[in-house]
Amino acid sequence: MPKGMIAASMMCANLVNLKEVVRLFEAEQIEYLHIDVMDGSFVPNLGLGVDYIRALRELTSIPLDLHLMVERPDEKLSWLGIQKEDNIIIHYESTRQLQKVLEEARKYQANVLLAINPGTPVYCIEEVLDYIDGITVLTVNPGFAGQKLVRSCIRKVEKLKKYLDSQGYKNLLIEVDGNISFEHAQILRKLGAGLFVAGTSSIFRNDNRMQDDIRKLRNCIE
Ligand code: S6P
Ligand code: MG
Repeated sequence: MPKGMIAASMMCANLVNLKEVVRLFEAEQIEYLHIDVMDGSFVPNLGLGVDYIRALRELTSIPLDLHLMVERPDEKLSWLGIQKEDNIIIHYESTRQLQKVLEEARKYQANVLLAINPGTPVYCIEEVLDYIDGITVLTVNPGFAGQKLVRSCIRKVEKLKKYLDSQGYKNLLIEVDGNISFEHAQILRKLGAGLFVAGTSSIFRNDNRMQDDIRKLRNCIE
């Protein structure tokens, strides 16, 4: 299994010292910057938008892990300046025409990931496996940082991994997002997760310990 990767959750980053934080992420070879795009409708919060993404692109070439928590995601794809190294994460629950939206997302030549909320069953991915590069398992109900992991999601990752392997989709990436503490990262790694969203539960818990915490998280997901 290739090494686990980190997507740093930028909604947890302090805007005042954003530049230094991004430099640290570059030095530590953080694989992705996770961008929670929230519209106040699909989730009960507003989040990072077009101007923020544009500014971040000027600051760094670390690829983005674009988590679209918005209604009608297909209409917003062209706003985001998607690059081919990025991940585009589309929610199963955000559209009634999932296959069409995933095909639309594929046109950007980035990786396309399908996100599922804690209450959404694994098997809903069955008919779209050929249109995605991975699955993002929300381990909290999306909208806010600092929540507690929904326990059943651990079993769900295990079920998902077994399902993918049995269907011949071993290579699909499993991302986990929400309360990914060191302990949860270690457990989920063993169950097959490959990309870990790091927020207030790990690398953003204390600005002065960020480097140590990144290294600690790395050890948990080797
Ligand atoms: C939640 C969002 C996440 C958060 C992440 C923060 O709505 O999708 O990406 O940013 O959960 O991490 P933590 O460790 O505070 O849960
Ligand atoms: Mg997210």
